[in-house]
Amino acid sequence: MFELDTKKIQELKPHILSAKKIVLIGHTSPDGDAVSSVLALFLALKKITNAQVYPVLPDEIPNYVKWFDHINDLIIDSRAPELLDNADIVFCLDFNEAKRVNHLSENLLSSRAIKVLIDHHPQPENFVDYSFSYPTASSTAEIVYYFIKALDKDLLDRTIAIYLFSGILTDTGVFIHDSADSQTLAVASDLMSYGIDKGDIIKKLFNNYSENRMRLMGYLLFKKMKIYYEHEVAIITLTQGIMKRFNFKLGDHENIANLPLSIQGVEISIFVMERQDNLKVSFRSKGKYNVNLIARDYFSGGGHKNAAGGSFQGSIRKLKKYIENQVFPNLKKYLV
Ligand SMILES: [Mn+2]
Repeated sequence: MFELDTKKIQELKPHILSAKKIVLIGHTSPDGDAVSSVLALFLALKKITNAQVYPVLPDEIPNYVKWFDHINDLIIDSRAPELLDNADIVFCLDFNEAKRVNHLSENLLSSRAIKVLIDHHPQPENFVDYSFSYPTASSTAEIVYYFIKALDKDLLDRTIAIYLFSGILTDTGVFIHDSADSQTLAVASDLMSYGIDKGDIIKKLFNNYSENRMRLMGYLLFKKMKIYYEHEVAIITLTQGIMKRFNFKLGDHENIANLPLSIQGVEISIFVMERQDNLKVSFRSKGKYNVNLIARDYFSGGGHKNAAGGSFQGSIRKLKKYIENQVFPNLKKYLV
């Protein structure tokens, strides 16, 4: 549960109303929450200001949100640095440190704009003027919902509701994760009152796999999942070779990290993906262990208590040795 600081919003509101250029930016490799939050706030701000409002993302959006009506309004190209440089206000959505916008981080930090953070990742870096950081919120979309309502109670409409609902669904695994509390469900309930079609949204977000993606999942579960029952850990590894074989597309790995958590006796799922220059390591927890801290301590990453990520330099074999020799002996330290 969290309560939005509405006094701070009233302080910020005159700046929003008088701004000429407003940039909204989400994190690199944007997920459903980042895309939804950027687009929802984009539509809301356009209703109350005459400012130019620019929804920006550092790189390509995943397939499962490509059905959003305003997806072509997103700016994902070389215009972004200049927009950041010249903005009066920049909203930072769904990330907690400047480096999460990748190649745009220097422009973000050096911009003369008033910077506003709206986010739910723990331990935010202090690089903004106004911070709406609520780590207990299920999603940034849930905070944006309150933010929009506080700006003006009549701003929310059906399209904004569809985006916010999508952000909440994707960040909570359709309300499964612990972060989806009674407040989240109350927000979802209010969003439904705007006439959105819940079944249609779920179908478009989740039941849209390509055949290749489905077969890739089956292959990884059958051939590439190692379970260490003595440590309650499962590790799935995805190499470039396998990606090629299954004609891997951006976003195809989404949700695979969660799958081993359905196994009795598995408390932590580790999903490893081979990239050009390193290994991407994703963590999921059922709640018994804090994987945010494991990602921070061993993989120079972070995230949430039950979902986090980081990276590793070296081969998959080296990574497994590292986990077995360094992480497993210390696992008890991360019991919640
Ligand atoms: Mn999020």
